[in-house]
Amino acid sequence: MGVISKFARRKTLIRFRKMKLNLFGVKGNSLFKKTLSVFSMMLTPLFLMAAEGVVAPPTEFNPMAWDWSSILTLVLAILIVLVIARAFDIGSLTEKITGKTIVSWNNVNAWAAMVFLILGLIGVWYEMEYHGKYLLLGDSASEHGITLDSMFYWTFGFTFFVFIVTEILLFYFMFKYKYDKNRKALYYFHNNKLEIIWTIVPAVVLTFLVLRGFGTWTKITTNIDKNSEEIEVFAYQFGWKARYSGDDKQLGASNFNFISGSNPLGIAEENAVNILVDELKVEIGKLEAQKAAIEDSSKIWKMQYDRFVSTGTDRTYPDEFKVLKTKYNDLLSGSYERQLEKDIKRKNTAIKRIASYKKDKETFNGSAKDDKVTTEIVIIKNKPYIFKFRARDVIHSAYMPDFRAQMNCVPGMPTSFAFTPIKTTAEARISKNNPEFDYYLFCNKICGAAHYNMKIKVTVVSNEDEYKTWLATQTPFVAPPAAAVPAEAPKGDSMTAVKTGTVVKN
Ligand SMILES: [Cu+2]
Repeated sequence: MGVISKFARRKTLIRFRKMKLNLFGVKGNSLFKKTLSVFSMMLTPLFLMAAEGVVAPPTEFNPMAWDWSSILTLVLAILIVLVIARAFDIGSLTEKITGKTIVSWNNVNAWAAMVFLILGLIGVWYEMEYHGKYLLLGDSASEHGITLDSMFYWTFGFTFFVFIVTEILLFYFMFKYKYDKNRKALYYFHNNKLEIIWTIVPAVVLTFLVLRGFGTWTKITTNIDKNSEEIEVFAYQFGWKARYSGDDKQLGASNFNFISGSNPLGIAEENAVNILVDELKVEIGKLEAQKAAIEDSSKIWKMQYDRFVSTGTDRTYPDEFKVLKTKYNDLLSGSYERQLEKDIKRKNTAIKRIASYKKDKETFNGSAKDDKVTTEIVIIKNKPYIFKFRARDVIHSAYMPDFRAQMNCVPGMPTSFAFTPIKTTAEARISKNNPEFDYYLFCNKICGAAHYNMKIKVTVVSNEDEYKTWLATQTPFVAPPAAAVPAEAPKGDSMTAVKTGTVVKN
């Protein structure tokens, strides 16, 4: 007996000695390496940011300029974490050796669960109290939106209730049924009643939610008032245009082949289409002149090329020289001429295609003449509308949060959304206590660089007169003369940047 206890004490001593030597779990050099690797891991995001130009890269090695207080705080924090980890290790080793319990982890975990539950519930209350208003969109400005909102609240109410109850049970049970060596766990294999309850209850709730959603969606998409006024909403990179039908209450036909600088929506209006054809002819004329002058161009470019080389300007202006060289080489290889021919052919095809469309009396029935293309949307309260969406280039999505409406706008696939506004802009300004407030239609599909700025104002007026006053200020769609086509587009609006005729594709 005495020999064994002596042996055990010896073993204990050796263990403690080992531990002392190995206080940080790493020895000498490797401690340094570990600290360094932790550091470099923490600094990686900084380096990445520096690489992307978010943070200016350090210009020179200057430790004096470093934020030493932050660095030291960081080092201290790492050391404290290491020391705490080692302290726990020592504690558990001591427990193993002495057989005495120093820390009752079961109790710690049980109380930690309660603390977590209480802090979590306080957090939920805090979020609802202070950020809850951002969760909601405010009063709906459309008729169907009221039903949608009620659906949202029902779903939110159910899930919120279930969330709170399950969280409380989860953490409270962790606390209540913590390990107790005097208590044996109950072996509970199966209970039909429980199974039935937790299957039926969610099934009933989900059926209620889904059926209501299905019914509401059907009502929104099929119950469309026959007297609804149609407004075309046209999406392009990066903006929106609206089209009103004018006195004939009929939107004219449109076709992407008719799109030009002066007719961005490609409306089938004879005047505009004739202008496009004229513009195409002028362009063809220019291209043909270029083709005829190939021999002269060749001489001129050769002369310029030689002058560059002889005066040494090719080295002082390498970029300009490169452009000239490419141009000249293209001319020599014949690809310059082939490109001209291709462009001429494409434009001729466009003219032919337009001519064949022009024969269609259905398309050119004159209803486009009084159409008005506008840069904002004005609608009347309590009047049913159908927004007809078209897209020119890529998929966009018309999103009107205040009206609880969203619809994809797909090139070549017209879509629509019917709704009735029930709150004027003026009323919304009062209820939101914000005199600057306006409704907007946003793009909700990431469609390119200026997507974030793609929106159009929607104004809801209270009566027909206000609407008519506004509409009277909008000019009817009559294509302006070709000279009025802007050569350079304003930034962020590529619609007007399209050179006449170039959009017409084969
Ligand atoms: Cu878009």
